[in-house]
Formats: sequence, C-alpha cells, structure tokens
Amino acid sequence: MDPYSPRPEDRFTFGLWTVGNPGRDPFGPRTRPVLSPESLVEGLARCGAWGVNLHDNDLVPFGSTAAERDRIVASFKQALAAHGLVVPMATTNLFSHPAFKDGAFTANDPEVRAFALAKTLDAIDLGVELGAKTYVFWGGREGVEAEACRDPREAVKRMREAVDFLCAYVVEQGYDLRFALEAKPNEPRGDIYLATTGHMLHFISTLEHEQMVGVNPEVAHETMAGLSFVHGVAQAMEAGKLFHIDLNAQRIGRYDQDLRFGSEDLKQAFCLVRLLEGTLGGERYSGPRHFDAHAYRTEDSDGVWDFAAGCMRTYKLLAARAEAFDADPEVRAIIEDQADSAIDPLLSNFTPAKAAQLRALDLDVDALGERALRYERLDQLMVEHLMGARE
Ligand code: GCO
Ligand code: MN
Ligand code: MN
Repeated sequence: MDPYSPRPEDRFTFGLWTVGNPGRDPFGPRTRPVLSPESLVEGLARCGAWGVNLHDNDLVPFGSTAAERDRIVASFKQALAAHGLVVPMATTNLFSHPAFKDGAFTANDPEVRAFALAKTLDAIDLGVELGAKTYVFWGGREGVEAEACRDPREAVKRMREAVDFLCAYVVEQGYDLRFALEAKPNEPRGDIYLATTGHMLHFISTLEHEQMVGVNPEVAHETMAGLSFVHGVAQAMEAGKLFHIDLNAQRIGRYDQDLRFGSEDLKQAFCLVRLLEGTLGGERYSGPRHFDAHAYRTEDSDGVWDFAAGCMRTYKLLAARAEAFDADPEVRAIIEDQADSAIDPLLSNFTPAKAAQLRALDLDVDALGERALRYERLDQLMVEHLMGARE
C-alpha cells in the first residue's frame, strides 16, 4: 500500500467552500461548475478525506424556509452516511450578506449585532445536528477602513459579549462543542480586529467560559502578517489552545492566497508538520487536519481533486521526512538538550537564595560567545531531508 495515501486516522478535512470554490476572484467570474454539497462529499470520500466542514450557508442557502432547510439537511446527511464522511467542524457565514458590510458582532448597528447572534445560534444548532465538535469563528468583516467609525476598545468588548453569550448558549443546551477563534490581519477589511493568533490567545483569557474556547490558526493569515506561523501554533499548543487548524500555503506580502498545502515555503510547512506530529518530542496535535485552501483558477473539476489529493499527500510526505529528520543521529547530536543539574534548578521558581546563587556563578561568558552551535549544518540537514538526499 502507498504509505502516503490518506487514511481515516489522518483526520484530513476540507470545507465545502474549499473544494466547492468555482474559481471566482475579484477580477472575474467562476471558471468551473458549482457542485452540489452531495457531489462534493462524494468527491472528498473518493480522494480519501475523513471529514467535511461547512458554513451554514454553504449547505442551506440564505433565506431558506424551515421546510427547505430540513429537506436539504436530510439529503446531506444521507450523502455523509453513504460515503462515510463526518462533519467535525461548522461555522457561520457572517460576511457575505450586505447587512454585514460593517461587521457582525462588532457592527455599530445593534440590529446587525442582533441578527448576527441569532444567525449564529441557528448555525450552532445545525453544526451540532451534523455532529460537529468544534465551532469556528472567523471575523471576516469585523474590522474597519474608516478607523474613526468606532472606538476599537468597544469592538473588542462587543466581540467578548458575543462570544460569552454564545458559550453560555452552548452550556445551557448541553452541547458537546468547543469554540475555535480564527485570526486574520486584513482582507476583506482594511484592518481586522484581533489580528493574529497571539491577539486571540489573550482575548480568550478574558472570556467568561475561557476553558471552552481555543484558536484556529491559519497558515495564510499569520504569513500575511509576516509572522512565523510555526511560532503562533506552538504558543497555542503550549497553552492547550490549539483546538483546530487551517492548513494552506501563502507568500508573505500577498493577498490571502489560500494555496494548496505545502505549495509555498516548504521549510515552514515541514517545521509545522514536525510540530503537529510531535516528531521533535512533546505532545502531538490530535485534532482534525483541515485544509482551508482552494485549487488554482486554472483548474476544472478534475483539477480540484488533484489539488485536494496534493494537500493530503504533501502533509504525509512531510510527516515522514520529519520523522526521519528527528531520528537522524547527526540532527539529534546538534539539538540534544544540554541538561545541567547544577544550573537548571536555579532557573525557575524564584527564591532570594537562588538569585544570590545565580549572581555568584563563575561563568566564562567569553567562552560562551565563542561556542560553536552548528546551526548551519543543522539547517542544511533539514534541506537534505526535504530534498530526499538523506534517509
Ligand atoms: C478566509 C478564511 C475563511 C475561514 C472560514 C471558516 O480567509 O476566507 O480563512 O476561509 O476559515 O470562513 O471560518
Ligand atoms: Mn481559514
Ligand atoms: Mn484564509
């Protein structure tokens, strides 16, 4: 069997909006047909995905009646069962309808905020009905061009009130559901509030139900901000807050490209997979590996499945390379922990005595400055593993 073909235990997922993206962009219309949710489920199952995620309106068009909704959901559930796919995550479209042009939870108009909350309550019910365990919040339009339109502190406060309200709803309903907040610095708004995963992590610590809220970082979004995605994800993992992840590829300084996973900056992608898979030690990420990306506009429907297969295959190729890299004795020798039983206990849990002992240490700082670290060799070893020049 091909070791790089996707398996259910890999927990690979795609959004209906990702493989369903028909190639529209701000400069031109679609280049491939719009496929039904049922045929997307069938295609995903065929390429080996484990699950499919959705916005409320990816499945149930905006403005559907209750009867239409129930019919659509029943037919979708049938497709899921027929093809053995699950829905691990759901979310709300709070950005397409013109009513959300000034944001949803942070909009100045209370009627817009009321509509956003009510729409999300319904979308949470839909997600739970489909089996979702994670509910994502991406504040696509929660931002500004005209900065003077509101006090930005008020925006953060409104966001907190909305998330607190919705957490309390989930608790009251007894749903088994956690929230994952997704940051993005800009696009479609000029500046979006809570712009990075780091902003989100602090915001979460101010929430009433902080334990049920984590983050959903996206490669493209942190990269657009010129930041290290790996560091953002690591901080979330260290805090026990990596509830979900949006995998794709992006080049710094561009619009949100949402490219096939691993198609840009392979080294960062390698370090990310290494971190998620825990090959360098530490806990492995156990949640879904979700691809929030879409095929190039040049593709027809077959090209979309090439794209989806590519995301999953590249992830598994990188996981295998990461394992080999971290098992490489030359790599290990360079990064091995240098434990020092005399010094290590002094470095944490302050006491006046420890402070005095630290000050009294007879350290040869010039020798420290001259010590070779061999990171050139280490980085080259990573390149060699990535290029298949070393097993
Ligand atoms: C984007 C976002 C979205 C969200 C999605 C789920 O930049 O468009 O990444 O794709 O992830 O709306 O919340
Ligand atoms: Mn995303
Ligand atoms: Mn994105």
